[in-house]
Amino acid sequence: MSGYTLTYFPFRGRAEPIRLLLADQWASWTENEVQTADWFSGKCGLKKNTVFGQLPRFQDGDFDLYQSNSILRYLGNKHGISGSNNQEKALVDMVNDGVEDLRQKYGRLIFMEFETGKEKYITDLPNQLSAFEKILSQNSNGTKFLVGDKISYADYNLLDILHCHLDLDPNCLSTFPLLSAYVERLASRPKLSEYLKSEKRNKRRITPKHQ
Ligand code: GSN
Repeated sequence: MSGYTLTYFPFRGRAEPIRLLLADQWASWTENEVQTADWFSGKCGLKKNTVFGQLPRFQDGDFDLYQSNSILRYLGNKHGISGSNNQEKALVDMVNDGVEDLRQKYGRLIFMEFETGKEKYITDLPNQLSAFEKILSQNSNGTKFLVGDKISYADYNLLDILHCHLDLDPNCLSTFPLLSAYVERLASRPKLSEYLKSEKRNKRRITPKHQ
């Protein structure tokens, strides 16, 4: 077997940063879409055959990988976008861990406390996003990427979680000029722009909780 295969549910979720990376890096991949009902009924036996009982799953030929951040890091290393030296690599990992922390908070809101917690979450959001504005400001005055001169796997992860938050609160970046420009800049990269406008992306909801 050769080529990339991404197995996930019919929404963007934790597969989307991987898709952004693959699209922007001109990689082609096959989508293996698992219906949630089939997954939970055990019909396809997929859940019990995964390493942690969860998706996404990523296959590179016969190589099989789970955990979305490990998949991002693997692709980052393979495509030369995980930092240009040991210090940059460590910073890319650090920022990606920061995105993961925010993604977990976002997931808790969406899946567990949306009705009761949305207002408080949005009020507190500047405190969460300011760290990323500061990180950008410390690299080429925010005109490039999170780390160094090249895009990294952490940029795709940040772009995706910012898209999720813009859906939650379209004004959430209004006090962050660098993050606002960053989202525009990344989203206008030719391959990313093509993917972001594509039907296959737009037919997928952000999470199963979204309409
Ligand atoms: O990043 C990762 O891949 C893991 N640390 C988390 C994966 C995960 O949470 N997968 C969910 C779908 S994404 N979130 O909502 C999953 O596979 N849920 C189905 C299940 O049976 O747990």
